[in-house]
Amino acid sequence: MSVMSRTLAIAIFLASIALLVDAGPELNPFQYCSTVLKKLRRNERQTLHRAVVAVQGLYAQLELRKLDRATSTATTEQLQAWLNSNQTVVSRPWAISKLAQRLQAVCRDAGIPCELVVNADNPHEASEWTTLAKSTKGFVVPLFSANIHEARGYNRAARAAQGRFLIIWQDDQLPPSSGSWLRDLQKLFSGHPRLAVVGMNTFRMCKHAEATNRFGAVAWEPDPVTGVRWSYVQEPKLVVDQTPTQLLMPIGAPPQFNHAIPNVDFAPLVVRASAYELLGGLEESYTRKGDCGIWGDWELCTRAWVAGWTVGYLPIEGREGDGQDGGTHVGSNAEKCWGRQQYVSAGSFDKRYGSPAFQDELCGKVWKFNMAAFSLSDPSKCPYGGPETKFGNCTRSS
Ligand SMILES: *[C@@H]1O[C@H](CO)[C@@H](O)[C@H](O)[C@H]1NC(C)=O
Ligand SMILES: CC(=O)N[C@H]1CO[C@H](CO)[C@@H](O)[C@@H]1O
Repeated sequence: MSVMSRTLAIAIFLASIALLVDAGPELNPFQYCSTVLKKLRRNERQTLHRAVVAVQGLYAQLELRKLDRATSTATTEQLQAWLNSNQTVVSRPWAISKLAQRLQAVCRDAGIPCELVVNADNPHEASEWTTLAKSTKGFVVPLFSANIHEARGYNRAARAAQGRFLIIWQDDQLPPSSGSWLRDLQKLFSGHPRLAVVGMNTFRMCKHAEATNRFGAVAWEPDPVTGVRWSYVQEPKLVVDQTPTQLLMPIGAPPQFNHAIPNVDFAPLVVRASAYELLGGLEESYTRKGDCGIWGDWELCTRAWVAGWTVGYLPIEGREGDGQDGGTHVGSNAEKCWGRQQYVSAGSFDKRYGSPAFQDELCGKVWKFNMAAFSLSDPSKCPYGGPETKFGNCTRSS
């Protein structure tokens, strides 16, 4: 493995979650989120409903105020203040310094220089982050914003990060203590120069031929080029959209990428900085400021394949949660992200990439890469042509 000079920049991405739903008073805000709703208890559903209606009402009054037709006697300032007080900012200050320590330790174990770039999206936490920047002697690099959330937050953190690779990490997950996964990543990226994105959470071999996201060990034998067990996939899925804070960790900065821009979404999702820059980063037009970045990972990966890059999946073992619920799972945030925002992003994605002919072609391309790169020791483990992926086979054409 070639050891390059590296500045491993970790950009932590902190996105605070606001409790807002903009479905509009006349629409049923719960139309698209039956799965989420089924998991809520009756009293939680009522609380959620009240919160959504309260926020919608405030928005409506603010809009009517612009037309001079508000029915509320409250002033605009009062309405705005109420709205702000209804924005539940979920943060995890308890986790911040533990997380920074663990990430610093894992980089040390891997022998790779890192920085942790944090888009601190919650103004209330600013002083904690500055304290941490000081106590970690610059390992933590905070950027300050106010609820711009995922797509813009990642892009922003990436522009500030130095490094050849960026890793988006979640603020509620602690890395395994061994740095071997970082070294594996480094081998993959140096052994496969067209590899742009590596997901480490879940994945799809062929999106439209799969009922759900896959995860777990890869069936292929280790890749002969790097000795690492991984796979080409159509799209890895980050769980970026589930927690308020995301980390972005770029690995290795040669001088030409002094302001590495890369990152990808969802955690952990690793992106080659140069590819991120060439691709233009995450799509910001699917979401407004403050909305989660759901589907942004798939969109970026599709764009990467179309532009001639490749996308892979490398399982990571030994991640731990911090034992706290993520912000996006809480109350209205769940509906806001998985309901409204997912509806908008999935629809936009479909318009751009949804044609079955295009999807088939892309699946075939990913399949060809896998056939050319990997072999199976146990043919019964073929990840293609089964109930999980109803596409392809493991037959190499001779
Ligand atoms: C295997 O799958 C590929 C990709 O779908 C297809 O082109 C090929 O015809 C299949 N081969 C066999 C023997 O079914
Ligand atoms: C659901 C919720 O938190 N509603 C609150 C929104 O803000 C107003 C004004 O502060 C409160 O009265 C509501 O309880």
